[in-house]
Amino acid sequence: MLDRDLSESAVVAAQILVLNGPNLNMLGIREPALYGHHTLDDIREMCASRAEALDLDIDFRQSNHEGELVEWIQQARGACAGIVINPGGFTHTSVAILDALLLSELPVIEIHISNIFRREDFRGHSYISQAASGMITGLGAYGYVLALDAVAQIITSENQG
Ligand code: CA2
Repeated sequence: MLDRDLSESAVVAAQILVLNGPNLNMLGIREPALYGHHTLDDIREMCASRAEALDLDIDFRQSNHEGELVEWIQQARGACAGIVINPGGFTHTSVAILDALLLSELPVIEIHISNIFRREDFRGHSYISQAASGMITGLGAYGYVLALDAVAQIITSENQG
C-alpha cells in the first residue's frame, strides 16, 4: 500500500513551454483578417484547457526580444518535455532561436496562425523548421490546440520506447 501511494504521488504532469514571438501580444487588436479575432490571452486559455485534458502543464509566454526567447528555450532543456513555438517574425530571420531549439534536444512543434506559404515569398522560408518535428500553419488560433495534441503524442510515443 505504501509503495503504491509513493508511486502515485511521484507522477508529475509533463511541462510544455508554449512560446510566442514578437508582436503576437497585438493579436485581436489589429489585422483580424489575417490573424483572427482571438487575443493572446484567449489563446492562452485555449491552451490551458487542452493541456488539462491532455494531462500536461503549460508555461505560456510571449516576448518581443530574441535574446529573451533564446534564454527561455535554454531553460526549458531538462525542465520541459516539449516546446510549442510561434516565433513570429523571427521565423524568417533567427539562426539564434534555431540553434537554441536544436540545443534543447526537445520535441518542437512550430505554429503559425496565418498560412505562411500563401503570403509574401520571404515568409515561405522558416529557419525554425530545421528544429521542428512538424509545423501547423494557417489554422488560426486552433493551431495551438493541435500543436499541443501533437507534442503530447510525441511524448507518449517516446515514453513507450
Ligand atoms: O502567422 C503567424 O503566426 C506568424 O508567425 C505571425 C508573424 C509573422 O511575421 C509570421 O510570418 C507568421 C507576425 C505576428 C504579428 O502579429 C500581429 C498581430 C496583430 C496585428 C499585427 C501583427
